[in-house]
Amino acid sequence: MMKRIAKILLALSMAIVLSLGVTMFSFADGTAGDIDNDGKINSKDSLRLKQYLSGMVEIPDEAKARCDLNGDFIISQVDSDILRAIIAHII
Ligand SMILES: [Ca+2]
Ligand SMILES: [Ca+2]
Repeated sequence: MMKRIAKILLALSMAIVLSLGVTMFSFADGTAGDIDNDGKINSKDSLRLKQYLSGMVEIPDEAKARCDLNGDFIISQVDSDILRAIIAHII
């Protein structure tokens, strides 16, 4: 059951990512999804976001805008799923 929900979520995330297109929106202070702002969107960013969501690490305020991938002004599991989908798509 959980697996099915995860699959649906991932499919939804992929749909969102595809609708955003390859030209990811970027901000003056970096690219959405590039949470550590090293110029690359990869598993390090995904891990950082996951750790933030589980309360293990803090993310600086300037980096928080880059975490909100679906633009709802909330950093949530949905953003983490989208980031994972983006990374899977790029690789
Ligand atoms: Ca990065
Ligand atoms: Ca969000």
